[in-house]
Amino acid sequence: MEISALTRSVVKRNHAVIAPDGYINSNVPGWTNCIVNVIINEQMGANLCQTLVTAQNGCELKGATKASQIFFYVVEGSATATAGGKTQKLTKGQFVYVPVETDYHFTNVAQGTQILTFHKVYEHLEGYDVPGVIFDDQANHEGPIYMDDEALRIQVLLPADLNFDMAVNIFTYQTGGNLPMVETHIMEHGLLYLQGQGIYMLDHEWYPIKKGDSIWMAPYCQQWFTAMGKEPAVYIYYKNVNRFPTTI
Ligand code: UGY
Ligand code: MN
Repeated sequence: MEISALTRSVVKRNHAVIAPDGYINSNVPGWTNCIVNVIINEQMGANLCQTLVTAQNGCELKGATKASQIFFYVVEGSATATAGGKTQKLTKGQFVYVPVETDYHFTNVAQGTQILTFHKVYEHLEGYDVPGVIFDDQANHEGPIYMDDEALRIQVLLPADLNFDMAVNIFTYQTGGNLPMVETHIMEHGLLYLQGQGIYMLDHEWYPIKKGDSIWMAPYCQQWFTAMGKEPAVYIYYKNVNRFPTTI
């Protein structure tokens, strides 16, 4: 029996687990004929925004970045994306990085297509150029093993240069794989589960997590994960990187 007063979602001071059962739609100007779920944003205390767009018939996403860059990733389905004068069809696992002050337009978005977005205010670093538009495919990024553990693979989707102040990676855990230690770090994460399930520990609380769930981890939210079940657990995540860590 389903009980509507229960959910796995939680929103705490320095982390949140958002399961799809609690989604309420938002209208985003320029994003039409779609359901937009704003999963993480600054009103939670976060320094990033994460949304999930589900296309209906005739969906278009049209806009221009200003102070924030946007990373668009196709979770499911297909679309045609134009940004920075380039146009490309994007299908599952492909993405476009739209830097600051750039127009973008998604058309031919197949009904049911899901697009994940990560937004971050860009912090320019003196002596380094603002990045350009990048169209790419996760399949072009080999997943080297992580921390000498054959069960763990990380695909790094954006260049590691200092021009970039955000990273987006895909972390794959074979069954039985787990983070080799509890991470305690200044970097913040926004994350969407793409496949499988497992248990996440966030600040010493334990959460069952599965495909479709999202997590926000604030700076210094302690984190550990172990995969469970019979298929690899896979998540895509955002991380702020490459900038001076303090204003003091
Ligand atoms: O890159 C990371 O900090 C990553 N290992 N964290 C995580 O998966 N929770
Ligand atoms: Mn981490």
